[in-house]
Amino acid sequence: MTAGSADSSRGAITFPTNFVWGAATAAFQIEGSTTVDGRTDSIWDTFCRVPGAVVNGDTGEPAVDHYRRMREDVRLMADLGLPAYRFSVAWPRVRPDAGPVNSAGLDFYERLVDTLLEHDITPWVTLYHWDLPQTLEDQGGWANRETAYRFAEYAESVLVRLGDRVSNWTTLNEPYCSAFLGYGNGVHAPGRTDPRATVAAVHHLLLAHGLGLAAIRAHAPNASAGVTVNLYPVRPADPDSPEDVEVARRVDGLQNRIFLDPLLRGAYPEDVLADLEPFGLADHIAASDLQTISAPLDLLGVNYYTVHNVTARPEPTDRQNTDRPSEWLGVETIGFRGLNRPRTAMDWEVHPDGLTEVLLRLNREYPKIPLYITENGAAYHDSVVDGGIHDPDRVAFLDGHLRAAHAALSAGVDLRGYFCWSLLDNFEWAEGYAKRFGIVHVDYETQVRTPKLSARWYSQVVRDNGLPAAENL
Ligand code: IFM
Repeated sequence: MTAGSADSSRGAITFPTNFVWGAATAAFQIEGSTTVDGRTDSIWDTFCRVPGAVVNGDTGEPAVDHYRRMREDVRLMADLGLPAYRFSVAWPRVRPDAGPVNSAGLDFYERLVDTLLEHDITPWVTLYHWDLPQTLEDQGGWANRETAYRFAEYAESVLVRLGDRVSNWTTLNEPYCSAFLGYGNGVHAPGRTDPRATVAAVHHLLLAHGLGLAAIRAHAPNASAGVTVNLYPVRPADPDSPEDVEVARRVDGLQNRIFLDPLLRGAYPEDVLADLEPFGLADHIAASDLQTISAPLDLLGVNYYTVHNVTARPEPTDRQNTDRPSEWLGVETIGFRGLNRPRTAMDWEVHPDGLTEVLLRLNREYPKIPLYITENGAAYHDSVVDGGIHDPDRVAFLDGHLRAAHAALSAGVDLRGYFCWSLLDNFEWAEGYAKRFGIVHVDYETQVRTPKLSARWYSQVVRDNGLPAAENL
């Protein structure tokens, strides 16, 4: 594969022919209609009912009402000229437990896929984007090995229905968040704070991936299949401090390598196994699990947002370790230190260079595999100017990250596509509707969709298969 034109980081750039361009969403974040057509509760429906769990008490109802406005949303994508759309299937609509398949739930996704195909938009389906059926959580959730087998059965139901029409599949989205935010610090559903359950969840999510992949292979043998992980460069704040270097090793282990190594090398990293020994990771690994987990992939999805700059000696201005309990990290304290870069509305620092770093690392340290950026984007406080939604910060964010992706391509990385997060403003998990990631604005009162400046800009990027020189922005 050639990298198209490899100009300077600010000059005009062109992506390779056949580069996949798209936008992404996830079921619970957009669909609404949480009680119709046989859908049952997910852990997020339950979590939203917990006072204080989600900003403003927001829920998945009506979200952006996509379940009922699906055709309008697909037309919108077609108007923007988006060639691909990444969405997730809601497990609790399809097969909430070991019982029968809910055909009405699958009907929705069949309509969605067919509508996309009618508009020449390629569907990219994610089987699990965090909405575990509550019935399964009641039986232990991801801490229970049985959940992986239930996932395989659910995956098979989806594949039987859609396998003839969908040729791009990913099993899980960001298993890090499912395990560590859901079972570790409790900021995401199901809101548990149990390190032993967390490491069990890591392994069972990976096992679910492997079993789900087998279902894809069985029912869509010609499809392209993989999994999406969220990766961060993890840097020691002071590279000369052995304590900071050690903290960076541990954080990198739990954030990145605990998923990448089993998936791509067939083994957990020795240092991570040792770090997690008190919490029993090894106890969950049955004989053929790692073989199942490391079955060959056609692609790896990479979600990228920011970097972690970590220190063992936090100062008062450092973000403290609220979301990565130091208990697991085996260190007294850990802080996340800012690097004086602009921040998004999520308070995440903007580091396009980190995307190049992540892609180069994959290329260098892991077996070669086609890579797709399955999410990248930013929340900002958009302003209305002359009736339009003016989001120049988001345009600059996307521009910078696309240039960073192109730099990796130019260095020989097999990067095949890019999906912007997100198509629409939506339910940003514990942040509710307060944070807007969409390139299309949604008025939550009226559900009116308005493409932002960034949507028009992205549409042009897709049409040109590249970017103009930065000064022409
Ligand atoms: O909204 C989320 C998405 O569901 C998973 N990746 C990160 C996004 C922004 O936080």
